[in-house]
Amino acid sequence: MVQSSSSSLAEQISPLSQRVDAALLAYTEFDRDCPAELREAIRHSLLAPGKRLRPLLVILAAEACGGSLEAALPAACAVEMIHTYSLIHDDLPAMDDDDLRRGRPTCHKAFGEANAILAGDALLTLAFQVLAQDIQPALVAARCCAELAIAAGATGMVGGQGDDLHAESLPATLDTLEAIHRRKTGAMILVSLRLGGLVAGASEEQLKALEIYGNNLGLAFQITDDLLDVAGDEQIVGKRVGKDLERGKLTFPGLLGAEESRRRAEQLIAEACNALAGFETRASRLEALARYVLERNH
Ligand code: GRG
Repeated sequence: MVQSSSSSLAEQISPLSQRVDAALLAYTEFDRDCPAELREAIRHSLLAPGKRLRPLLVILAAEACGGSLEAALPAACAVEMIHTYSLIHDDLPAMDDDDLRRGRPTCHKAFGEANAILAGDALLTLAFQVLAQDIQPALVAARCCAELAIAAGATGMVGGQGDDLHAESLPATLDTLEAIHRRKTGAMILVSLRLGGLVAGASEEQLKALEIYGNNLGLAFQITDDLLDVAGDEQIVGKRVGKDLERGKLTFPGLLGAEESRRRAEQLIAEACNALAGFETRASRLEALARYVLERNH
């Protein structure tokens, strides 16, 4: 759940996060054909205390476009399922090899590598089942499936992860870094907003405004993630910090310095908020969420 120095945002957001958590729990009831250990591995990671940023973006984008929470919930759950699968696989020994995630042992540490791989696989497929079954009308469901598949796939999140794993063979420039994160982190943030707009019947103009907001927010989110890896508190962040420097990774503070990175993140958030002007007060929680991304400590 999002926590913020602005308690009013936390108070406004907390009921939404709780609705998402309840829906995620319901979606992972499964019948007896799902092995008990697999179900526990899925729930261990999915129901762990993440910030639920992507589901909140779905819900608040729908709100900005005049849509309801109920209509947005399936898409909110689907993006969280894809995000959680990516975290489980990212933590595996073959990738980042991490022990701690969301303040808990990583999935493979708690359930073994094979179960962690399967838990990720199951979440990836469940996301599309949820969209196909629970979004109405079917045409919107199909569009959501296609957009989420593109954002999460080989030219989106998976592609960005692939380049990030081999970044040492790419030029160490800001363009390289932004291109990696536009796909690895940004694509899922952007599609969360688009799905929220689509389920609310947004106009092309509204989708364009959400896209500008999302592109700026996505990059700012990655910069703050890099800054937390440099200066965050492991207990609060809920994962190991200092990894990027240790592994010689290409990062924003590494290329620009911490102060310039922070300045850039502030500028991006200001641009994100400017893009919301046409929504007037219906986007006020979306605006507050952008400011939270700048202030976050985990
Ligand atoms: C393995 C296919 C595959 C992709 C992995 C998301 C990702 C791609 C890797 C995670 C590693 C990482 C630190 C990425 C940078 C930013 C990021 C996505 C952080 C995690 O997201 P948060 O902070 O996490 O929203 P919570 O736990 O709050 O949901």
